[in-house]
Amino acid sequence: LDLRSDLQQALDTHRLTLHYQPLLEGHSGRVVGVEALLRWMHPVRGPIPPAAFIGLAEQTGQIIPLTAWVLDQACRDIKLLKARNVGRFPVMVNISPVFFQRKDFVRDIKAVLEHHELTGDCLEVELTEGVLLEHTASTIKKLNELRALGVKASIDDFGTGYSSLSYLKSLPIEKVKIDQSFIKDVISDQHDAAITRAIISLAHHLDLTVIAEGVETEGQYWFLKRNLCDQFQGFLFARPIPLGDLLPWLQQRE
Ligand code: G
Ligand code: G
Ligand code: MN
Ligand code: NA
Repeated sequence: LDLRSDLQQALDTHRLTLHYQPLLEGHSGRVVGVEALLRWMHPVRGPIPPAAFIGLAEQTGQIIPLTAWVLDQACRDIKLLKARNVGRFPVMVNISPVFFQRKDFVRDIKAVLEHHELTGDCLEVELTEGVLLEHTASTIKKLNELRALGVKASIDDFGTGYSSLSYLKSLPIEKVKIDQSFIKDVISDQHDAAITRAIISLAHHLDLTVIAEGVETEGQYWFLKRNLCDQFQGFLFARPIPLGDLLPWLQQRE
């Protein structure tokens, strides 16, 4: 099976779609963003999860047109939500280190926003710790340029990378997303609870917004709320859903 040529075909023939998972603010229950998540429906193999093809796409370079497609589709979709008057939040796109490290990264972001006549606050980028550990002048420059465009950056899967935290204070980022693996047993595991509290506290001392991912139960939610986590994402509130389902979901909450 040649996943590489299948992926190319999927890109060419629109077999890729985006699902969206809402993020909610603690106290108000207000929707503060939606994360765009890639879905690939293979004609023979059925749905293929991103974890099974992102790595390959990074190796083959297909991650470049793939991410360009995601950014373009995300902008189209947020524009549609705005037109229906339910899009008062940004769409958050996962950005592979391979895409981020190109010199044209900021230019691409700027171009897609301009193409869709959107302002920078309509889009946010999720980066992994790996990107930020490349603590180079060019990383800082790109993040500053993004910020100048109004595009916020978050660190995804926070806590799973290296333990060096110094980059948190020196890089222009606005949010951290606590990795799901800490939330899973946060009620029953003393260590996960301690790590989660520590991340929230650290982030707040650095004026960063903290998001918990993978919130599945009321118990997890109340633990996080009690410990002053700012925003929540997980099956308890909403699964990743196609735009066609997101629209009525949002309208129902108005
Ligand atoms: O949606 P799901 O839980 O299957 O996602 C699994 C992983 O794939 C997550 O780590 C997520 O960040 C990643 N992923 C989903 N969509 C995209 C995308 O558009 N670009 C990149 N680079 N990663 C994505
Ligand atoms: O690495 P990243 O944070 O981008 O991955 C997001 C992935 O997490 C998505 O694929 C999404 O389907 C998954 N996800 C979102 N909410 C939950 C949840 O509450 N429980 C579990 N198990 N997975 C979730
Ligand atoms: Mn993510
Ligand atoms: Na994550």
